[in-house]
Amino acid sequence: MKKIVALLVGLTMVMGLAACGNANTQTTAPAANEAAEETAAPAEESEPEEQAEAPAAENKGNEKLVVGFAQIGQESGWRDAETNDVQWYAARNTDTIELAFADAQQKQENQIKAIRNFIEMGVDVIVFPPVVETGWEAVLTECQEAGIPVILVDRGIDASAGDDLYTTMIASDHVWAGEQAAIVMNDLLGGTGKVVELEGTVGASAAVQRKQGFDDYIASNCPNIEIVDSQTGDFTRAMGKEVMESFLKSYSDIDAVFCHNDDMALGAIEAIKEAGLKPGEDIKVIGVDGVKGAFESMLAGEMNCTVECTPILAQQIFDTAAKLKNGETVDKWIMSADGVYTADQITQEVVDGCQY
Ligand code: GYE
Repeated sequence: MKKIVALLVGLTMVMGLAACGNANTQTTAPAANEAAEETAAPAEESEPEEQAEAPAAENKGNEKLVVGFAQIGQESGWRDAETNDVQWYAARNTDTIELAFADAQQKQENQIKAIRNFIEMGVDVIVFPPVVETGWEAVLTECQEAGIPVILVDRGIDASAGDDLYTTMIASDHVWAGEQAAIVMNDLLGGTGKVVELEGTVGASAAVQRKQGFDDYIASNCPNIEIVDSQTGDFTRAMGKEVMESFLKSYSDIDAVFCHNDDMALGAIEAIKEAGLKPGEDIKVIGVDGVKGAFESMLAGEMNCTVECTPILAQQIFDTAAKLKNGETVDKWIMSADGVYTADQITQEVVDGCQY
């Protein structure tokens, strides 16, 4: 099981370089965050797939920065962009970095197995996006006991577990994203309408917090907007489509859909079209992430808005990991600066500038 295989990456990883938003300076992001799927079916009961540049079981005396990354899987275009960026960066810095990469195929137990392997290998730093918020106490305690710092990326863990269980988190502010989506929703609907919500993976911080930001804003500020239903679409395009189909069967008067990621929004758009309605007009569509497919869809007038959540985190991840290896302290939350993009801002040039 402990396959430590050759280094992974190909030149195709260049794709993951620049955020759509970041690449387009002419796009005025109305609200920059101050502080700053194609579904690949996961295999059943599978072991995490591991790839690494062969760090020895004992990493003592290795001058390179050895990082173990336990990726969630391949549920969305966003996830692929993050993976590509991390692998691309490591491949270009092989003189200083060794990356051990595992794909947990959407399963928490696989992420935990991969983390335990990294502990056994004696990596310098462990990095992972927790697929769900809860259930990490045991393995994070093992990391602590082994003296290995942990960087959470793009999702967090349940605060009640105590934030001393990890060293730092590099991630967007998902509550903020939900609020931004609600602000745009209110504008699009002129303050009145019926909304359905497609949630991300049950128990994932990115889903829990986007929902919290969106629902709380609507409840406090939009008395005539009703969220008539809210179901998980597991962050995948296929489930986004399926759940939207069932919403369309249950409710004849949906004015808008808020999707916790763009992949689900693209699936919902397919369902809306198949129901003979016009996405972007008859039913407004808002997503989160800022993947190229969302920008194309906005240009085609089928999607109204995406709230950016950058997956381009590799440089921050490896810089932070290097600091931790040197014993430096870093902020507890290294927050990404994201923007909000509405359809009226999108031109062909903007779409062409998207790299993921
Ligand atoms: O929005 C979604 C992905 O955790 C921020 O996970 C990430 C989310 C992202 O599958 O598309």
